[in-house]
Amino acid sequence: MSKIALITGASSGFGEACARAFAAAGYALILVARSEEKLQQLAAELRPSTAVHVACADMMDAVAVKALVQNLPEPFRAVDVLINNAGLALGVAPAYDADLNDWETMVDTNIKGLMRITHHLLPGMVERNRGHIINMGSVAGSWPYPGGNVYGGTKAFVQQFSRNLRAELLGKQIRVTNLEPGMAETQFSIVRMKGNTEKASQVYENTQPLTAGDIADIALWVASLPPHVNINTLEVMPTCQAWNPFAVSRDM
Ligand code: 8X3
Repeated sequence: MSKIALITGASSGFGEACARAFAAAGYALILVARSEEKLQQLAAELRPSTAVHVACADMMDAVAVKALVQNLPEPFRAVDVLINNAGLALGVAPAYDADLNDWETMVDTNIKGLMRITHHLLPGMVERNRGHIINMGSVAGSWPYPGGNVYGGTKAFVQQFSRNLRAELLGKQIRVTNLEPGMAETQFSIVRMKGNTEKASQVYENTQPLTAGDIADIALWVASLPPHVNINTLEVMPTCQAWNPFAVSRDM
């Protein structure tokens, strides 16, 4: 019997790459995203080698998220690995110039969507005493930067939520990992820059960013470790990225 992985945000980027990597490793998949067309295309591509269930839902929609879990077909109900990947950044404006709707969308997706699907799936994992939750955090959850305001705040939630889950699941055979990528080239910056591809591509100019495949390989590695090994937090940056010194204003 194949293990089952449920991947949110599975239609592109890290999610799509995780779908390919976990399918190649023999997992049956539940693919979750808004776009039915993209999910069906990906499912058709992966189905010859593994079982795939497609579940369309907007992670901001509490009713849809609950329904997708309740309506999982019997062979897909016992989820082994939950990859909480759906999330986004919107805008790089400082807090005093930012669009409040962008903040709401990030909170509703990155925090509430992740929180809700975890809430719906966790009792089953506890009952089976088996499971692994891999949360897609970010370096922005640990390290502040201008323009990071609410995006970084949502990822700090994901980091601490992951740790608290670990604390509460102690004694159960359920693992929790917060995977924290740095600069990675996916649709991430195009979404963040609201479709401005020129601004988005400037983010990666003259760099070698992480790829979605890099992150998927790491997620699969984390999940493939022996059951007694839990990676709590894994921060990963491309080699061309690091931290800055503290910023100091000299003209106040
Ligand atoms: C994405 C990484 O550095 O753009 O979460 O915040 S960063």
